[in-house]
Amino acid sequence: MKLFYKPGACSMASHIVLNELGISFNLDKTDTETGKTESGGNFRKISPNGYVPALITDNGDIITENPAVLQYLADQAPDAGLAPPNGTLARTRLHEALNFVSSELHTAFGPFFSGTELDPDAKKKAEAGVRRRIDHIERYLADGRAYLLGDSFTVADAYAFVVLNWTKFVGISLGAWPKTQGYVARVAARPAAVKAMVTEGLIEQEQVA
Ligand SMILES: N[C@@H](CCC(=O)N[C@@H](CS)C(=O)NCC(=O)O)C(=O)O
Repeated sequence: MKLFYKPGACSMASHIVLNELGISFNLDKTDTETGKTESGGNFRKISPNGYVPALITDNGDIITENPAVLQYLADQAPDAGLAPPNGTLARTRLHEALNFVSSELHTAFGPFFSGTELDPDAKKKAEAGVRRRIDHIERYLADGRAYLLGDSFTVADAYAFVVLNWTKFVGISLGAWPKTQGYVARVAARPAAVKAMVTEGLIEQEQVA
């Protein structure tokens, strides 16, 4: 399998999941602006929308869109438990969480990464949008559960973690959401997340305690 990624972007969720599963994969760093990949490929031929993640499976199929890529990966090793079995209410809860992260939390960060400097009003509005979605993550965790769906880590946690980690880059402190802050630290400490962050250059190996 090959994952097309951009350091620290949402594609890091799939990178974390590949590490969690311990299956063999290659990475191809992608410049979404030029459409070139590190290995010299034309990314727009692989994924005409031009954004990461994109996954080429061992059969040569191309999968895009975070919720689809993440669930495809989880389903390659069902015993790892990164997605509940299809047809169960628990799987519907996973869809619910993945769709929330994708269409609400992730999308709320869009204005910060639009490439245009936000004026104070636009920044305030964008921050309020992010804060409202983090409130919902805090509600998920209100009963003391370790992860979004309960006490087991799932692909939704990989995705939520990557997106919540962007608060650092946009100047929003997670201090106002203690459960979310603890959750982000918990996922960040997982060896699979540490390995992905080191590989993508987000943290130095020496920073790993
Ligand atoms: N709907 C897409 C969104 C993916 C997305 O927003 N990717 C960003 C990185 S987090 C990207 O590649 N942006 C560059 C671009 O849009 O050109 C998905 O869920 O996979």
